[in-house]
Amino acid sequence: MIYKRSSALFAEAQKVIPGGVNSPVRAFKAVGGDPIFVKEAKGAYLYDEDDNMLIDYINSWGPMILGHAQADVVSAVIEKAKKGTSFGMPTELETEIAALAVSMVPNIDKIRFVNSGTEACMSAVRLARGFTGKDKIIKFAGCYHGHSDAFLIQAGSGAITFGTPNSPGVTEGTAKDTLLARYNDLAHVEEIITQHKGDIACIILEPVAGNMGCIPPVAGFLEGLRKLCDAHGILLIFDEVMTGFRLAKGGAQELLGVDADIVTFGKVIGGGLPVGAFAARNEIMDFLAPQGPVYQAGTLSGNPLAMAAGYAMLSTLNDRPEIFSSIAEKTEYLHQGLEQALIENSVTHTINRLGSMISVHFSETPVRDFDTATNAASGDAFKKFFHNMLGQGIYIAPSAYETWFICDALSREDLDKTIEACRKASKDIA
Ligand code: KE4
Repeated sequence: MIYKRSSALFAEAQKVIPGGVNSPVRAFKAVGGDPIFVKEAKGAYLYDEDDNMLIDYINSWGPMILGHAQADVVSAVIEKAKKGTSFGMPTELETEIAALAVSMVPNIDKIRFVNSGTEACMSAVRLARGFTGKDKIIKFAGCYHGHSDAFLIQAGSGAITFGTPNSPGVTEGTAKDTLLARYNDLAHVEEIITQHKGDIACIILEPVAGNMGCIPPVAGFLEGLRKLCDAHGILLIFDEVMTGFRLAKGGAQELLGVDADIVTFGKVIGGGLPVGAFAARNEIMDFLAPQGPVYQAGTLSGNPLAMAAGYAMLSTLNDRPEIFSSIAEKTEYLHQGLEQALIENSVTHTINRLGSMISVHFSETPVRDFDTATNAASGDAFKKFFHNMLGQGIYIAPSAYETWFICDALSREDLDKTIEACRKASKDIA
């Protein structure tokens, strides 16, 4: 495949945008080469600036669960735009999408909309600190909750990719209040709680990690966190920016049967427009301004176009819950095919999967936390795999620290083409 125009556009972009991109992981730094510039997308397919058609397994990093340019979402945004694009005043649609989200997700009475997953997680932690009166938080190495200072302490996603787990610009003062635990290691969490007894406001985690590749929780991990939080007066925050409205109507809480105290959302909830949200039971959410003392605000929060896209997306998922099992089945089919192709070519690998989240790791040991994910990502195998798949028209995340996202627009033929491409790519790695 030829990427001449993308490369030319990238050269231009780098003159006026830092690194030529508006989010680092798009820059292909982890895999080398120039990023692909997309012109348009429809269903499961991307059409790039060199007129290549690519099967998309990134789906805008999760939002495009129904596929790109889904008719209901597009028409909702077009119709809404004709009536104005932003008011900075309450609108009925915000109440409608809030009520719909509350009806779909267990354990929440109220939800506050913001403009990104970062804002949602940042606000959720501030709310937890305000509600409990405590300062410290526990996060997990390799989990990514957006780029606010408190989280850039061995974050996942792009932060890991660049090997800068503690970003410059994050002060010692901030870092001291973020305690780092190993994912899937309950004993380590208990040890940290004992060391900081009475000082911890919340534990925040991705209930299914998607920023170290896909890493499901081991049996008992989430349940154990729930028990520790109950025993020590700590709030449990599920960062469901990826898993929310993807793993099930009620996200990971529903699928895995563990209750969080605060849940954050992004990606799918906005239908591809900039939306984040955080939600909890009344006694916690009523601590938020203007009702309570914890301040949080946003000019474009609840923006009518974003709410229209999100409402169309959530309504579709609410009306057609079979979509969740459909994308999970597609992901299982893909898993089996990829596994067979890699085994046929004696490629050392492990594949992690849960629901419609899946990732391929070139590692002989199971990938269950930051360290094992990092070991698996070392070496050139992933880079070779990525570029070989791209050359065959399969667009997976340009980093070993990301999960693939399966959308409902993928056909069996698309999946078979992906499996065949993997069979060819694995010859290159073996
Ligand atoms: P945003 O601020 O990017 O909307 O959301 C931050 C965030 C929070 N929590 C989780 C679990 C997330 O995965 C994310 C963002 N995900 C990355 C992809 N791994 C976004 C891609 C990017 O940074 O460009």
